[in-house]
Amino acid sequence: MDKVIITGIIAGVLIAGFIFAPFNSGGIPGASAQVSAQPTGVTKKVLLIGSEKEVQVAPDNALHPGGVTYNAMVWNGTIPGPVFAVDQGDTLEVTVRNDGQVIHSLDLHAGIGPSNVISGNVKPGESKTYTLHANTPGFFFYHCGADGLFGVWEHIANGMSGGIVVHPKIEKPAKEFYLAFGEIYSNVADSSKAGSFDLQQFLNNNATLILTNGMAHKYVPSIGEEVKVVLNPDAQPFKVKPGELTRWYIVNSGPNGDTAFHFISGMLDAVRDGAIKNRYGTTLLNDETYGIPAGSGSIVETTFPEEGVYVGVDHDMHDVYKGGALAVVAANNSTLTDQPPGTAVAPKGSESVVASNSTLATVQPLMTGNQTGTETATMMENNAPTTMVEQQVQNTTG
Ligand SMILES: [Cu+2]
Repeated sequence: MDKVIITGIIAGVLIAGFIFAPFNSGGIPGASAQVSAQPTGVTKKVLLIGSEKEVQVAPDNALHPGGVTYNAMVWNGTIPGPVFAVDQGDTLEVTVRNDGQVIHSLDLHAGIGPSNVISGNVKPGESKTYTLHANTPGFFFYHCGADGLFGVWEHIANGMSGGIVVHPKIEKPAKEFYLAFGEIYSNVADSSKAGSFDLQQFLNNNATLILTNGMAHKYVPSIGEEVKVVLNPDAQPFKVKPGELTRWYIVNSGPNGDTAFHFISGMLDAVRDGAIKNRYGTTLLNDETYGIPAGSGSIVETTFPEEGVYVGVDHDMHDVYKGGALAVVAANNSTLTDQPPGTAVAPKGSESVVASNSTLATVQPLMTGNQTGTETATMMENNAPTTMVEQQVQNTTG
């Protein structure tokens, strides 16, 4: 290359660096704390067990009489796999055990470099342990990588994914929730028998269902006022206190489509999604809808100012029809620990990688610190909707 051109390029880079320096993270007080990777000296442990399992993916409702079941692939027994959380700088010892019939493997997006990220193939009956240095704060996707990526599309579509939180050095206290969107491509869309992965539907981007934490319409009791359609009589809405800061760890497992995340009657105040703009590591958004691509986790912060029902949706409307929505009830009697089962996140500074009030069955095989036994699942007051507002959610989900 011509010397003059090279000199010009170097000069251009230097000038650009000079001009943009104040806008880079390093130029903003506190922001560097978000990216510095000082080890905490703390090692935590997580056990992820891969297997194949028939699960219910749609409730018995007017859209799916009798419900829909599916021959899934799962981490720790459920779609999605459990959310686990560490603090920035922690070391995470990850054990992948294969209790299934086919090869599984783990890909943790929270790391950099194959030794941090990829377990490698774990054959049926075997297990592998590797170490993640959780230096980058954020919320990240994890998923099965199948047999050296061959079939990775099917293992993700079958449910083998979840999210890992790396709490940053500086973080405002908030009520936190785990929310996973994902698609099911099934060769059976009714209750006649359990469906299986349909490659043609997958290649045509024609998802059978959109799941929120493993089930279509999981958190939506009904829709419509004049014509009321009951979608899930067992739905447990998310509960928040009016005005409190809430933080939503939202992962879009895909494997194909985006999630256009929106709260009806709400505004998304801030996101943490790679870009680092202020001392809390968040970017002010003050916007209506935020796009989360397939294979990605995002952190959304918002407050719900008044009592009432708010509805989170994937605003792609065919995704709402297929199940991608959730009711949020703002009520003054909400507590910090009344998240629906499996949606609580271990807060910053926790010894455990899972929340103490998590009620997912998947909590049991997770090991933390020196614990090797099972944790006792603690039932919180999730199951008893009692307020006027909770009654209101029965009618107001549109
Ligand atoms: Cu797998």
